[in-house]
Amino acid sequence: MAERSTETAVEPVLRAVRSEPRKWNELAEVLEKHRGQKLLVVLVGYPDPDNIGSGLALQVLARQFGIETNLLSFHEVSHQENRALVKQLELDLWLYDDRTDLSQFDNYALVDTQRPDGTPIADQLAEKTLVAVVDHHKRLKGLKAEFIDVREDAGSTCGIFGEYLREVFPDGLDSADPDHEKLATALMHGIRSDTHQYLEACHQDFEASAYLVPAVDQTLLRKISAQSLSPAVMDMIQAALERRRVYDNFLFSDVGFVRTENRDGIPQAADFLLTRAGIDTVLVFGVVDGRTIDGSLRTRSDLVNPDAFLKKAFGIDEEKGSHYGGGNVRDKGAFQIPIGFLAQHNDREQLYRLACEIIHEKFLEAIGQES
Ligand SMILES: [Mn+2]
Repeated sequence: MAERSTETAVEPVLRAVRSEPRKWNELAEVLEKHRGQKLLVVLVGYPDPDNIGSGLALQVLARQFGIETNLLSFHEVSHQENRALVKQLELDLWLYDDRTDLSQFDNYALVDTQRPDGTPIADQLAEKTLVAVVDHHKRLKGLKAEFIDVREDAGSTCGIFGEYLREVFPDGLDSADPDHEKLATALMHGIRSDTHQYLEACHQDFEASAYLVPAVDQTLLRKISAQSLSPAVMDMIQAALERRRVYDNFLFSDVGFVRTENRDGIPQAADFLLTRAGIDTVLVFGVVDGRTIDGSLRTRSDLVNPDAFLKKAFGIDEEKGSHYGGGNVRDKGAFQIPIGFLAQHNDREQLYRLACEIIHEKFLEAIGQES
């Protein structure tokens, strides 16, 4: 009789856990190659705790190699919690405008995303070296960078950075060093926020948290995560509640016209509606600054893959050659559709109704219902 393997089911998992720190060595080699150069860290989309924390971590890690970094964002920080994060930690986010000169950078990196799509600097970046991509969304085909670490099963990108930091500072971050304390607090907030307070966390999120916790400013963390809702966001949630339409366990709603600074009320409204019993998938959208239709999908269904759902529902933006929407495979996704030429229309209400009808129709198609 052939000898039976004594390997238990958990051993391959443990092996995987143990081998992952090698990724840091790979990143360190790449950073070493760029020693003394400048690096642009591009925060695509709206700044959120996971991309801000990750950018900050990359900044600290790059500094070990004499690499100076700038964190570039394209939107004013919108969500009240994120505003508190930036303000309380005195974070230095560089906000893009037409005069932003990027010629001093030969290199750039992406965190919590894999492509600079939709940013006004996509053309300029094409001439620069993509040094690193660290992300936990679905891995894009044809992704090319000097260093790539995309873990689709990770709950947060901050958790992945926690793992790198553990390699660089094996004795822990130094709570007496204000930069370390800032970083630990930002990463902890990023992990908590991207994993629904650990409900969706995986081993590296927990391991990173355990590693970070001694250096976290708990009072500050509590302050950052306990920001009250702004009146505008509360109104958006109310609008979403009033306009909701329920199809079996799907809920569809919209929040009307929204100003850019309140845009983060859209995912917050979706999060709130998902708490309704009997619902497992929610889609909420609004028209932001009269220029784009922005929406958020939230799900706890085992059957809905947000990334596939949004790509199928809204298809491809021919101009940019990428999908209008996307997300992770588990619980969330987002889309943005430019209104373009139609935005010049004088009758805002009519324009809104039109947008609403189109999104509604696409949604019904995607869930297999006829309008
Ligand atoms: Mn994330």
